[in-house]
Amino acid sequence: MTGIPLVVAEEVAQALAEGRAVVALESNVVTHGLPYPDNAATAAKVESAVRAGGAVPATIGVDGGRLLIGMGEADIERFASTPGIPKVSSRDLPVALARGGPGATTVASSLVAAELAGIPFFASAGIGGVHRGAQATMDVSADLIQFTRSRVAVVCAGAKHILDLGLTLEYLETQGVPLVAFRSDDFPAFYCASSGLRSPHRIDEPDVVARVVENHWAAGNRGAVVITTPPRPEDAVDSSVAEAAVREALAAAERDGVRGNAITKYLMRAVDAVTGGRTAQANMAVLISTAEVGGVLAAAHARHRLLP
Ligand code: PSU
Ligand code: MN
Repeated sequence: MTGIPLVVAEEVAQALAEGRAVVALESNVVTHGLPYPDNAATAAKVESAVRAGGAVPATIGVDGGRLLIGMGEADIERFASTPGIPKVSSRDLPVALARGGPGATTVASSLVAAELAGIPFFASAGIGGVHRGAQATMDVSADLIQFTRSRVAVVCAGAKHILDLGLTLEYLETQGVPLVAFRSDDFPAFYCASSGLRSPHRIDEPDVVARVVENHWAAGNRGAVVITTPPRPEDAVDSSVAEAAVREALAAAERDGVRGNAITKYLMRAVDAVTGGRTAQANMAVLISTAEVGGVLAAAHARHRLLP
C-alpha cells in the first residue's frame, strides 16, 4: 500500500476492480500546454477520445496533499482557468503533496501516479526528451528518466519538434526502453508525421503491442514501454514549416534567457505565434487522436490480461 493518499474517481476505481481498461492522462498539458478555454475544451475531447477507443480516462493532478486519479469536470475547469497552477514533474511531486496546493502533473509525475493507482496505460501527445543543445545545458526531460522507473505503457505521438529527437532516441536505446511505432515506420515528431528517424520496431496489431508490454514486465523490468502513433494526415504540420518556426522560437528563448522547466512552455507558445496558431490547432488535434489510440491499445492490453 502506498502512503500517498489517492482520490480515485468512482468510475476509474470500478473499471480497475473489474480489470477493464483505463488510460491515465496528464494535467500539465491543460495548465501549461494550451491557453484557456481551448485547454478545457480539449481536455474534454481527449477524455471522450479515450472512451471512443474503449477505455476509461483518468486525468491525473495534485490537490490538497492528494493525488487525483480521474479529475472531475469541475476540477479540470478549475485547473484550466486558474493562472499560476505549478507544473509538477517527478522532482516536484513530494513538495507539491506536502504543501497541499493544486499542481499539474507532467508525463513523468503522471506515470508515478498511474503506477501507484494500478493503471498500466498512459497517453499524451508529446513526451519530453533531450533538448537541443543538451550537450552543453544537460537539459534532459525527467519524462525520459521516469520511463526507466515506472511500469506504465506510454502512448504518444513521439516527442516535440523543439527537442533533439535523435538524441532522445539514443537515450531511450541506452536505457533499454522498448520503443514501438504503431502502424507507422518512423518516430513521429508530435504534430509532424515523421521526425525523419526510423523507429526500431513497427507493429500493426494491438494484441501484439499488448504482448510486448506484458513481456517487458514479465521479464522483470521496471519501466515504461513507449508506443508511438503519428498525427492523422489531415492534422499534421509540414516538418519544414515546424522546423523554421522552432528555429525562430529557439532564438527568441536564447535572447530572453529562458531556461530550466519554463523552456518547454515558452518554446511551444513561440512556435504557435510564429505559425499564426496553426501549430496550436495541430497540438489539440494530436492530443485527441493519440488519446483514442491509447484507448484502443489499453483495451487490447486489458483483454490480453484477462486471458488465462
Ligand atoms: N507536450 C505538449 N505540451 C506540453 C508538454 C508536452 O504538447 O506542455 C509538457 C508535458 O507535461 C511534458 C513536459 O511532460 O512538457 C515536459 O517538460 P520538461 O521538458 O520540462 O520535462
Ligand atoms: Mn528540462
